[in-house]
Amino acid sequence: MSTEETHGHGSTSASAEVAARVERRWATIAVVIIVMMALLAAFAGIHRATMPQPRVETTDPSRIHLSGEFIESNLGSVLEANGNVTVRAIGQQYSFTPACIVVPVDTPITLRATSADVVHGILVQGTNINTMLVPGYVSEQLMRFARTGDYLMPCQEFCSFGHEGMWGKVKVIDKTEFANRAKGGGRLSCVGQ
Ligand SMILES: [Cu+2]
Repeated sequence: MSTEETHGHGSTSASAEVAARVERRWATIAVVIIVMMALLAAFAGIHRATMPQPRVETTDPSRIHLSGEFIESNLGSVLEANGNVTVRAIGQQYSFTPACIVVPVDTPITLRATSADVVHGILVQGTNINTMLVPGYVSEQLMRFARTGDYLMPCQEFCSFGHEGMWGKVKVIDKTEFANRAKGGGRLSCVGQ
């Protein structure tokens, strides 16, 4: 009887030891994961300059085509008085307007975009430009291209059955060429070029 008790007691403490060891191991793994996530966030924020939106701007998705900043005639690229460029675009099932965004090389560019229906995303291939387009909100992103050329711009948020066909393009052109095209005023795009 007494030996059985001792035996039972001994096995309980042995399994408690195993449990404690396993728990310590998983606690260590959890801490390592948390530290890695903090380091990744620091890397993205400092090295890749990925920042959260500094402020929230709202729109009414049911009225963006009727008035305000995102009416069709105001979409596209515009050369500002200070030499910077502002690009306004919208995403809707299943295209971007404009479908081809033209910008000058080596120039500070502000992209302002929103969605007319569901959540879409803008991602510019080979850059850290990546933002969600949420209906009701304006997404603003600063960008600057070091090289001319064509960059693919797929929708990066699944937005229903036509999602895989939702592609746009960013065409980065020479500064003088852009300035010449901007002389006439209005909004520039490279749709159909
Ligand atoms: Cu989409």
